[in-house]
Amino acid sequence: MKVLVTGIDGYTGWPLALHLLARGHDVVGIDNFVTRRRVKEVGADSATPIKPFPKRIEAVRELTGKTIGFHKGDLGDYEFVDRVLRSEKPDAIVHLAEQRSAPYSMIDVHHAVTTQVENLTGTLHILYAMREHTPEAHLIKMGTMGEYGTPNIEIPEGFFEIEYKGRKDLLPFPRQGGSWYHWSKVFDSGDVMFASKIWGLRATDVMQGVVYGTRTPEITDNRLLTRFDFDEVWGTALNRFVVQALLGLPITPYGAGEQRRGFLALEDSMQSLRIAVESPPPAGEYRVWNQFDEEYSVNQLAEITQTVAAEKGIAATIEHPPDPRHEAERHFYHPIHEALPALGYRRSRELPEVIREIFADLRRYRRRIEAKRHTIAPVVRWATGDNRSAVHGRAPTSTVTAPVATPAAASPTGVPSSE
Ligand code: USQ
Repeated sequence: MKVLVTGIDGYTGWPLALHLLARGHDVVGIDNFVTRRRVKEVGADSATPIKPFPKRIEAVRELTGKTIGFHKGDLGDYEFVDRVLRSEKPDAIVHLAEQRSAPYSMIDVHHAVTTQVENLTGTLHILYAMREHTPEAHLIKMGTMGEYGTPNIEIPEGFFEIEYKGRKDLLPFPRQGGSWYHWSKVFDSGDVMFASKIWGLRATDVMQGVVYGTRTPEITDNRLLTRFDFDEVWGTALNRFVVQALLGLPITPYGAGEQRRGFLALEDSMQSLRIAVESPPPAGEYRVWNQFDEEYSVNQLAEITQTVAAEKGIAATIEHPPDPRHEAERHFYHPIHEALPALGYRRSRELPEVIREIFADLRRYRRRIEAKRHTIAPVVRWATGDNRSAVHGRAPTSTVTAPVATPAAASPTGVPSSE
């Protein structure tokens, strides 16, 4: 199949491209490199030294003999999206190109608006261009388990049967996002569902849990490394915990630490997305999959990280800073995840094994991580309307007052020389 991956330069986009290529698919990517710029905006950097994009695809060509097609551009520019879909005519589109950080969306009004405008606009542009040029294609849209929040009942895969005042219906399960970012995904879900209904598009809306890990089996060379963020804005819980242990900083489950989430390893995220690509739904079907491996509380993850650290001779400590977010710190959590296992999904490795691998990989980049240790402590607070000075105060350059602008201009096929 020919698969278009939007956000191909990102943490999951890049390993997905490698995974799909290895499985014999043709891969074309889109990116505007905004994540690279926004990580710098908050003074942070990837722990792994990732190559400029042209070097990445050059390395793939050299190592595998395969070519990745690429269009540099912005999904906010409809002419660009229209041109790419018209010329490429993909069989499947995996849409990962969205602002993906909850804390980033909570910095201030500009970051909230940027997150929601960009995420919703990009998705709508893809939906319209699909209708125009590839109505038979399958859209795999990256959503998040965080769309559901933490209700006191089981979470189904997207829809549930409800009886109310004597009548029954199958309805979308209520959504309760926990940040402006999570709400952007909720609104996207509604748009994808509606487009499937009115235009007969086929779509899989993936409610993905928190992803962890440094590598996948296809990352066989340093030039193929994917990014790995660990600062408070772009880093996610378990990845941050390993970095904290490595640097001798306390591991930080926020608040009571009994917040539970679904987690999955990077390689299993790839496995799941590939299964979605290879098993499209019929035309007009909008389906929702809960995509995670297992639920853990952040306290459990902190303890498992501490145990693995001890094996490596590191005496990691655990501390509970006040939770900077507005979230339940103790709650019931039981999401269903049956669709993927029914299609053959199996967990690749046990959690401690993956944590050992993260430690081993990160040890090589200790100096890079040390240089950014000041970006680890949480300063973005959900209750504060303007966190700009706190987060930008630690950026290396002068204070940034608004999100780094996304260039609207797109070069249709050009691979940039400097990204
Ligand atoms: N947390 C800690 N300590 C930390 C960092 C996080 O206790 O140092 C807690 C948070 O308070 C939260 C949980 O860990 O309860 C998860 O936070 P996170 O930063 O790992 O993940 P989150 O902000 O929810 O977002 C991440 C990705 C996002 C994806 C989402 C899946 O950035 O793109 O959609 O995970 S989910 O969490 O299922 O919504």
